[in-house]
Amino acid sequence: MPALTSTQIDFFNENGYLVVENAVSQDVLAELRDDFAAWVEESRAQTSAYGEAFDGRPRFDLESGHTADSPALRRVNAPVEVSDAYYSAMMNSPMTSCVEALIGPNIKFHHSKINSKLPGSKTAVKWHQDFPFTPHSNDDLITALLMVDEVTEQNGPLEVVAGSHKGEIYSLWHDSQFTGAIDSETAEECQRQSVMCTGPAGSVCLMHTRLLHGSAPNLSDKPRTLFIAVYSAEDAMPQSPNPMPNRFEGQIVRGQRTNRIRSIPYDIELPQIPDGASFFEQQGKG
Ligand SMILES: O=C(O)CCC(=O)C(=O)O
Repeated sequence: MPALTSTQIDFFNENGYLVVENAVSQDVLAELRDDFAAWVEESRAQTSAYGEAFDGRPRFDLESGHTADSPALRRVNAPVEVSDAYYSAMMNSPMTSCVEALIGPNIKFHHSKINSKLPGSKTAVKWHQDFPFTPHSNDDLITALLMVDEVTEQNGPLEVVAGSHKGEIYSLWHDSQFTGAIDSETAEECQRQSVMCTGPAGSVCLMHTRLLHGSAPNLSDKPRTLFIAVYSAEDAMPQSPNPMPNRFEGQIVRGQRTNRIRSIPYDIELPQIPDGASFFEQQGKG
C-alpha cells in the first residue's frame, strides 16, 4: 500500500507541508523517547555544551539556565550517529516511506538533529525557510519533523505559512549581517497567517524546504521534542557545506544512486563562512 494517498500528496503540493500520524512504530517511538530521556539524565552532570559530533563541535547543547535539578537540553546534533533508534527512524520507517512518496523514488539523507523544548523553555525559532541553509541544485528537499512527544498549541509547535513554498526565497541577511531569519515585516505577516502543526507523539510534519516556518517558546508543563531529519532527491546536489556534517550525509535511503544532477535556476544569497568559523556557528539557526 502506498505510504500516502493522492489526497495527501495533493495537500503537500498545494500547501508545502503535511502532518501524518503513526510515522514510526510504537516500539521505535518508545526507544526514541527512552534514548532522549537518558540524554536528559546525562545532561544533569554538565554545565555547558558537551560531547563531540563528526566535525568536532559539541553533540549536546544546553539552554541558558540549565541546572542539574532543572535540565534544559535543547539540541542533540546528528542523533542518528549515536542511537540505533534514531538511525532506524531516519533510514527505514513509515516516515521514510512518506518522504519517498513525495520526492522519490531515489532519495538520500542530508542531516539530522533533535530540537527540544523542555517545560519552561524559552527557545523560539525565528521565521525562515530551510533552503538558504541547505541550497541544492534543485529544491526537492524535505525536512521531516517527527514528534517524539505530543505536540500541542501550547508547547511550542512548528508554525508554517501554507503555500509559501511557491513564493520567493527571502533573504536572511539584514544590514550586511547574516541573521538566519527573514525581515521583521514579513515575519509579522507570517505570524498573522501561521498554521500550527500539532499531533500525537509519533506523527511527522513533512515540510517543503522553501516553506516559511518558525516556532514559539514552550508555554506548557509538557516537553516538546522534535527529531528533525532532512532528505533530498538523489539528483539534488548540495551547493554549500552541510550545516551539520555527519557520517551518513549522502547515504541512499530509498531507490538507487544515479549520479545525475538536476538543476533549477534560482537566485539566493549564500551565507558567507568567515575564516575559522564553522558554517553552522555562522548561521545562528535554532
Ligand atoms: O524546532 C523548531 O521548532 C523548528 C525547527 C526549525 O525550524 C528548523 O530546524 O528549521
